[in-house]
Amino acid sequence: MSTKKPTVNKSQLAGTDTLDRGNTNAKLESLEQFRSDATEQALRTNQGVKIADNQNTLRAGPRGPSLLEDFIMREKITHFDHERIPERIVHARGTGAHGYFQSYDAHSALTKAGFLQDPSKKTPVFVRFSTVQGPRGSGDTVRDVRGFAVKFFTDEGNFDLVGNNMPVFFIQDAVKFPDFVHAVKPEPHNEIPTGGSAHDTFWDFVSLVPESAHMVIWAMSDRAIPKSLRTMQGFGVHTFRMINAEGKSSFVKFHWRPTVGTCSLVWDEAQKLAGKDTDYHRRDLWESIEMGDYPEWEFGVQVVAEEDEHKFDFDLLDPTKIIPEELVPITPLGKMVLNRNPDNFFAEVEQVAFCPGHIVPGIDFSNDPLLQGRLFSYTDTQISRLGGPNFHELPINRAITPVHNGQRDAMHRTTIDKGRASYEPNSIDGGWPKETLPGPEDGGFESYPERIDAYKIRQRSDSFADHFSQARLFYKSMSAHEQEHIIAAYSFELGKVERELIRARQVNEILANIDLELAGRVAKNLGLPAPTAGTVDVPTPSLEQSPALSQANLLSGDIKTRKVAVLVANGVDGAIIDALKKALKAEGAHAKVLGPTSAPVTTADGKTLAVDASMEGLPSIAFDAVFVPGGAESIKALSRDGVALHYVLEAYKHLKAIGLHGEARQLLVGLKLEVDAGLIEDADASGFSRFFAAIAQHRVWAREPKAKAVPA
Ligand code: HDE
Repeated sequence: MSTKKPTVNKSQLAGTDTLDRGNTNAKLESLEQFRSDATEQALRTNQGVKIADNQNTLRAGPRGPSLLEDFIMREKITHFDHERIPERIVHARGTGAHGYFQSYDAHSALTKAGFLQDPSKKTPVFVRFSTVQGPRGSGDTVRDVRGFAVKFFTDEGNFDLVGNNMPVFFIQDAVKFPDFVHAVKPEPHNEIPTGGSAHDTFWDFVSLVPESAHMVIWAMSDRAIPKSLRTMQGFGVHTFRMINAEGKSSFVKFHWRPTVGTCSLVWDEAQKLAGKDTDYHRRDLWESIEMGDYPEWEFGVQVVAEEDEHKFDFDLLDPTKIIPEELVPITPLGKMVLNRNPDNFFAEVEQVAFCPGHIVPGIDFSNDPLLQGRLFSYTDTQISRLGGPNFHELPINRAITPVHNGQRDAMHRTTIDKGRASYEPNSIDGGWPKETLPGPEDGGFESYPERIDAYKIRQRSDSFADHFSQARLFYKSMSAHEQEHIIAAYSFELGKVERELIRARQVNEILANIDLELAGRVAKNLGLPAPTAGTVDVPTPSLEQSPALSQANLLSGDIKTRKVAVLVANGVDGAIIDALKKALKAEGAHAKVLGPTSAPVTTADGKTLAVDASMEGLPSIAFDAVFVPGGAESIKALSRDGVALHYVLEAYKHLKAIGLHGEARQLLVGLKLEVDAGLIEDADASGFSRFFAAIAQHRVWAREPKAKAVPA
């Protein structure tokens, strides 16, 4: 009788990697080995038994039936069969990273929260970014709201700030959330569309629910197609409270501002990326952290004194309203830096469980009816998603403080509680664990003792009734190109709506109340008559414009972490590439050299130049700018290469900076392109500054009307 020998041997147990990793560089390999916790470990069953053969099921003879007694095979397959857990109902597609939060100062006048007191202290955080509509495998760059959820592991317990990249929300009352989500999710009969809102049920709902108008215009703006997760603002959305040690409460709105600036993709680019690189945002986050370009945000609050609660022309409790920064500026509190990628996506990003109800002393809720509903929903959803009420014991969710209470048992309990008293008060275990008093010394949580004297009713406050003035404020605050993008987005999305009655309702009953010119332009694109008046009286807001809302005012002014594609072929001028790389590095930016294939090219002076990828492998949509170095032979080859020509045209169409050097300017003739503020034809070593200045502008907006005619 012959049995096939197992293929694993002793030398492999010592950590030798037998996988063919192709071109993977040495740095990555060493990283993988560093991260593995199985190095020099034998393969074992879950019961700890060493496995001698992981290739063959136990059978009756080499050609015979498999035997039920093969506990090794059964254990492995059973576990595999149950590997998937339910994805999140919303925000299913996401990615995350670890980092820290550091306070700038002691903010004791505002709050007693410990993590905001000591500037020398680093509080660990875990952040999960997400889209809302699409399932787990959906595209990163679809038009959607982005989740921005931060778990602070503070010395006083976990604080979860579960926000979005837009400062308002679609609805005012939590009871409408299932309706809204059912409307935006793929339609029930055919599960289309994945990852977007351009369909009948979404527009049906929002056109019937005017309180959504403000959030929908944000979702139709460039904010819904962020350039990267690192270039998004984050917002806590609801009004919260901060309480200081004297018990004084202030209302606050939470803000995250990225230090690299806030900017977006253009629509054509976002759509192409969704196909060419579904993982574009998660890859960018991952690679930035691996490269040491640690994403950073400033954390700040808008503070409103308790006595000023009613001084605005909107209600602080209404989550469809912002407090314009021109009325209440942001007070910076500290910074957050993301500097470590997860080791295991499932264990960390998938199993992390956020809840707006996770707060610490010094922070409290407001009566925003959306927030109040969320306080219930998140824990409830984790019970089915993570299989029971013990999800706080999963490593990624565990508080860094000790946790002792009388809660016991239930599915997946991992703590081995000792002692006999799982109740309080007790005398058997000496009375432990005991309550702590509120106050700085003991630190027990105390809710803000807000006085409530009211009827128990189902009624929305009159102060929540204006749905349009802030949507108008948003539109009026946009730059000209941002307004054009909003018109284009409404036209695109409503163009996908099959029922004319829904299109017309959105135009006449929503857009006409926001802005007649906006409504008219969208109506024209849909072939509908332009409305001549709105349907409601919209109050005049105290502010006509809020410049802080326009991304045109939110750039960083530098080119840190920006990526430049360098297009090369045989005969390229190698010296200018070295000079460019050096200059980019000095500015904290990066270059990748792309050839016709992934094979190295030969420079004009006969040297071998390694390329990072082929032009097809890393298309222009993956970069912020394109540089074409001179070299007669190289330019001759590139001008005959459709992929290279398309590369430059596409970058032009997406309004990116293009630097041409030496003979590369000849490309302009064939491509019929004209020099502009971002298309620089003498980008030699002395002219990099103009090229870099164009990159810092993020896009050449003045080119946009012209670029529309470019067939890329
Ligand atoms: Fe959520 N939301 N939400 N949401 N939400 C969830 O919780 C819910 C709302 C937000 O990366 C769910 O663990 C209700 C506003 C983020 O894990 C669920 C209401 C804001 C994430 C849930 C809202 C958010 C979620 C699904 C209306 C911005 C992803 C899975 C009252 C301030 C967190 C889960 C992560 C996830 C309920 C409205 C942000 C079902 C009932 C407003 C970033 O519990």
